[in-house]
Amino acid sequence: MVTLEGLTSAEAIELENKYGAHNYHPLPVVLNRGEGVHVWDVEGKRYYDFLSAYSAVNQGHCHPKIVNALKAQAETLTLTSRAFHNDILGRFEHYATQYFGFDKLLPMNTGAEAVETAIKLARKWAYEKKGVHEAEAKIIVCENNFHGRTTTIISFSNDPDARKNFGPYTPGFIKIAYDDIPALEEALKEDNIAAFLVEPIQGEAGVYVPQEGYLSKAKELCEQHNVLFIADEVQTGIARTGKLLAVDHEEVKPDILILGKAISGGVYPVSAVLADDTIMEVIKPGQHGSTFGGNPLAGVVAMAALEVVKEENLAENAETLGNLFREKLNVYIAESKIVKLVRGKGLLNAIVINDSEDSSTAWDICVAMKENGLLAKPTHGNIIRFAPPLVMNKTQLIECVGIIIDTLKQFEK
Ligand code: IF1
Repeated sequence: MVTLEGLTSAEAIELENKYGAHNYHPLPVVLNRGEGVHVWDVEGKRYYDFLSAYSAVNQGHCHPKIVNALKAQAETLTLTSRAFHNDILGRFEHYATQYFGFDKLLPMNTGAEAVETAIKLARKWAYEKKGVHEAEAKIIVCENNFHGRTTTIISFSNDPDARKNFGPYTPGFIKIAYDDIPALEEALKEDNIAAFLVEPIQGEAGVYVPQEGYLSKAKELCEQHNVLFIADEVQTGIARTGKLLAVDHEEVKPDILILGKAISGGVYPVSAVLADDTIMEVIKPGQHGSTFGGNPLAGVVAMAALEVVKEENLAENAETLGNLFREKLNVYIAESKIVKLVRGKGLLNAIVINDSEDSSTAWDICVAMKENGLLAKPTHGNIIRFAPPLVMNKTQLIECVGIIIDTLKQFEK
């Protein structure tokens, strides 16, 4: 029987190695507490969290308003399934559809489930509303996408680690270059196109921010071809990039919006697909769902998490601190030999290390930053993502930039 008594980092890691699947390669740190922008390891060392669980903890770790909402509901009613109604789901759906400006919401749990839901919705809409021949629908996606890890989603990934030896793959997807309007125009000439699925900023690929106007032009082209524009805002949404949604920077309203991660402030798995009636009405009873989708805990936690975003002006804060972050790093980069550039929007940023993709430099820098009290992790090879909780204040950000630059200087040749 494993008691909850304290483990050393080594003991905790050993247990994971021995009894857990090795499907991750975590930084060698064992956390046992989180509060706001900080996390602590089992030895009591405090860190700034510059990953925010891949943008799921935008509201800061263990935000009291969200945790209290969870606690109260957990003592009242946790799960009814959708076989019966409950008194939270309708309130959550009403709140969130008003919040994001759509007619309807379909609640799920993980981001990948929401992406799968959006794919099914787009296909069904194509057959029943657009008149595409049954089983002929195609969805345009971008090279270097990351939309989750289910078999259908990795079927349209070009990341060998994500897809090798997981076949046979789901057909019906056309891959085009990201941030490439002519490539989209070309693909839209094909028959049977149901939708264009895109990340407003490609997070995992290395925080690739498309050129200004890409999203609005893409939406316009989709409208011209009666193709649904699906925005995957699982990582870029919920104020991360300096606006409530990344598509808001170009005032684009997607036909289908996919949310996850910080919609619940990292307290409980919640994801959602939002669309207007003409699209959402193609789903009829018994055609889609999940045991936990839309449960009362999820509803109260998500409403509290979304309230925090507005009450604490997290989007404005992300915009201001993101500009300061890039400004200060660019001063250092001008003199640096190991950092090529910094890029991002709001508090979703990344630096590109001037070394080969397969070098260990980015990893070594992250281990050194850990020693210096800041946690971040490379995305691919030589790119390090920086995404702190959006509740960070200016003083903390400046201190963190100092830690990052002091650590980088250790690697200047
Ligand atoms: C892991 C990456 C980030 C996402 C977008 C859907 C999903 C994600 C844009 C699926 C999830 C997570 C998955 C997690 C690490 C993290 C990640 F490194 F995998 F690629 F953020 F960039 N759309 N991203 O970013 O949501 O099912 O995970 O709730 O798998 O290691 P999920």
